[in-house]
Amino acid sequence: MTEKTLFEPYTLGSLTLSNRVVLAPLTRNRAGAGFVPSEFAATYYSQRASAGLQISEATQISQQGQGYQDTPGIYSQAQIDAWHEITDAVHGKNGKIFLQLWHVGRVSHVDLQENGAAPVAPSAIRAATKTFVNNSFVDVSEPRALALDELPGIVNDFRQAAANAIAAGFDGVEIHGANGYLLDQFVKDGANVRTDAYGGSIENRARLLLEVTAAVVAEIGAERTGIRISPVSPTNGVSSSDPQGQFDYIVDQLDALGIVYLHVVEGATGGPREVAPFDFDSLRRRFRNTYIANNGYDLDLATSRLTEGKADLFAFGRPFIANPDLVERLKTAAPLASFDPTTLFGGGAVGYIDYPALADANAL
Ligand code: 8OZ
Repeated sequence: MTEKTLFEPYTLGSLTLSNRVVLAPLTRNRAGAGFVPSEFAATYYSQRASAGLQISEATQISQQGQGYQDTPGIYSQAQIDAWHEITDAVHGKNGKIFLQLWHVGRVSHVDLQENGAAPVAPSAIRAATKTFVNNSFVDVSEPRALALDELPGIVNDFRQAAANAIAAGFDGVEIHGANGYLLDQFVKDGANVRTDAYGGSIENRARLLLEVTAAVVAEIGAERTGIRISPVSPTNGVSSSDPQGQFDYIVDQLDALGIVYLHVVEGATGGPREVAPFDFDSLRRRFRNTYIANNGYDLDLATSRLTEGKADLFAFGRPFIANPDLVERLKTAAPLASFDPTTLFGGGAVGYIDYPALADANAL
């Protein structure tokens, strides 16, 4: 088989990406007052604009959707204006960028919620996970189950956030359907014991995720709508009794909506790729548009998967933190720098925009 390369242009909907390397969404907890993206974020994203596509850090669609301190939002005019400076900086370097739309559901804390309210969830089941709030890691709060008549409001918050993202100059949005946050909580029966139209069967548990996707598509178009899922990841305490049947169904429905990409965390997010028997190729076969593969990829694995036709684009997360020019380093087999774990979450410019590109490092 002739080996394919990641370093050629790729057509994603109406966009031409300069290569098949994607910046995965990375939470960095540096937002300022009013949950406006960091003053350093335009520099951070423009430093990484040589990625074929960048996906922004997870960005809450409402205050209720926030679960960690200092993460940015996309529901106020000040947030939209700040994001616009970032998209302008990225486009100025010929990069492309999607915004990741986020509602954390039960992975939150009363101190982050309006008037100290309980976080919301499909069911009143506390997640076995921690969040970062008031500068320390603490257990998430006990959630309350969302009433049936509150769900249209959540769908509407996603729809409005998608419109806001386009107003902020993003090329599209990625719906965060992964990692044990609200939409994944509805999908997975370890977190969802509802007995109404949003719980029980595979179809019912997929309903909110699919309604959100349909609403975003209706608002901004399928060509600008992607989604991220993590079928077998136990992140944030979720579990599913039939992930294959569940996600085969979901991907069939997503394909019918015609969205531009499916972004799949293969395995445990940020952990082992093999955690449970699961046929990711089945998702690939069910989805006609772009398949973005993520989790533990290096250049060799990505190149062989591309050559085998198993994925179109490859999302790299942690390697991008200390290697803003990751594309160039992969292309030239240059060594990769490692990041400082103490500056991952929170802080300012240090450990954020001060990792040099290879050319600059050599000039030091
Ligand atoms: C790490 C820390 C906080 C949030 C995810 C948005 O896992 C996250 C996240 C990751 O998708």
